[in-house]
Amino acid sequence: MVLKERQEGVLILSLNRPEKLNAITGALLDELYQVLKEAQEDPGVRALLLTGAGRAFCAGQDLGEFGEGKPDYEAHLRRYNRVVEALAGLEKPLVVAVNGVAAGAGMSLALWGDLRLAALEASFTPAFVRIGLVPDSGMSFILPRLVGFAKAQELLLLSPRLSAEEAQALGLVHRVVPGERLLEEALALARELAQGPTRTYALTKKLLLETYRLSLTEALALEAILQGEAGRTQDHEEGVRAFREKRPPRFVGR
Ligand code: LHQ
Repeated sequence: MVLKERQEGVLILSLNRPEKLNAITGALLDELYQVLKEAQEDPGVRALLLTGAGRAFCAGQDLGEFGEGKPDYEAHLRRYNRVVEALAGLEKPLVVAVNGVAAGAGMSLALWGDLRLAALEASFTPAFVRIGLVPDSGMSFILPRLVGFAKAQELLLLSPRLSAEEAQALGLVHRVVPGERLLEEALALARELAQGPTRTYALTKKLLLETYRLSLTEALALEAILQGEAGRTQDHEEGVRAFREKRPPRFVGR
């Protein structure tokens, strides 16, 4: 259900239930969680790329999974939440290549990417409210941070289907490229990141994630702590040395 391919320091993950628009099941979530955990622990993986197989990125929760009756979504969401925590806490850059529609929790997965590319034919829809559900998989947290509170209100209450270009105008995606070039561009970006100071990226991600929770004084203190850590990396030393020697740096991710 999750295809894995390694290209140098980049781990490419493809959600792979194309006949169901890569809709998410509990089994897919558990597999994704394991893969993310392994990637986190593998020093050879310096960047990740997440995309979808077939014409969709991900249609969100598989609406066929629970059948009739009243499902226990609270319990099911625990399986989602550990995946979201793994994505948000991933100490490596995550490039997301949105190849087609991203709906509901599928849109949430896309938004957890650090750099988000979309094919021209991709689209985004929160979808939750259309089936009488509240936003989940971290959507209520990440969406207002990306687009602002007012736009998040509109998107979550009305659930329009946004084109890739509309999503880019809102800041949901960083770049829009023709579909046939999407993977190539996303991979080039992931490769570039994989050769960067990946420990520093992890610390930068942590600072950004913490920022809305902290007072200015606390944010400054955290910056100082993490700068202390970054300052002790081999990559910082190499970066400064390369600058002085007027040559490109060779970063190793520690
Ligand atoms: C699907 C799905 C799908 C199954 C299309 N499931 N089959 C978390 C935890 C707990 C509870 C529940 O929720 C959550 C989080 C969530 O993600 S809630 C939101 C769940 N997702 C949706 O509500 C999206 C439903 N799908 C759609 O709105 C459309 O299908 C989208 C906008 C994704 C794509 O539209 P189209 O490109 O026009 O394709 P389509 O609608 O024709 O779909 C193609 C096929 O895929 C179709 O099956 P069929 O047998 O008729 O060809 C759909 O039924 C199936 N499919 N989404 N989530």
